[in-house]
Amino acid sequence: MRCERKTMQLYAVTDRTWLNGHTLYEQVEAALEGGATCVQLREKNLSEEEFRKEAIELAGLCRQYGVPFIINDNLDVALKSGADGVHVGQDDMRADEVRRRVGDGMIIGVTAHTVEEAVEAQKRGADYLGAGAVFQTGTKSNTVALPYETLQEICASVQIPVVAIGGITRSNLPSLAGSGVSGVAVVSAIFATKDVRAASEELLRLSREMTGR
Ligand code: TZP
Ligand code: MG
Repeated sequence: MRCERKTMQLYAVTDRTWLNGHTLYEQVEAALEGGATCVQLREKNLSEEEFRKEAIELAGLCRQYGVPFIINDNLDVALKSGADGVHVGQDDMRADEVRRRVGDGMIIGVTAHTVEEAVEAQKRGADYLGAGAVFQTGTKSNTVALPYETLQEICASVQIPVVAIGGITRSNLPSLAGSGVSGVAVVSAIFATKDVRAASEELLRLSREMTGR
């Protein structure tokens, strides 16, 4: 599956902190029904075995919706689960090493906090960039706030799509307009809500308005 600009419109990143009695599968399905255009399995507290099982199930689900399914960090699980791609941070494997292992068919996403990191990741074969944290977030510790101007510079410095992440809510999403991002990646504003489907619908609408697409 290819990564296009519209793939980044509403990128739902999982977190089982807020399952509210539902399974992750049900939560992701609700996000897909609401219009999520990409899904990432990002689970920091699962065993390798559980992570792989979850990945296989969600890969099948996302395929039914025709939505790319990305695995955070774990190349082995990405390759064995039938996922469409893998996302790596600056402390993980470099994009060109990932490319060597996964081949041309897989989407590779890289986190970038600076123009240098962005340009480097593109050069090494990244298909999209995640840039953030654009707002304060409690979901990930030790995030550094990325000023709007830096986000703009990052977007202007590369040809591949850039998705903003970190603390994005329906109230602050519109303020990303004009930055050049192709969309938003969201954890809590989707998965920490009671109605995951409605939250996704609303965020998709706002993200389209923000990018003018
Ligand atoms: N990377 C930078 S911020 C973040 C990640 C994974 C967490 C975003 O979560 P939320 O709940 O959308 O702020
Ligand atoms: Mg990582």
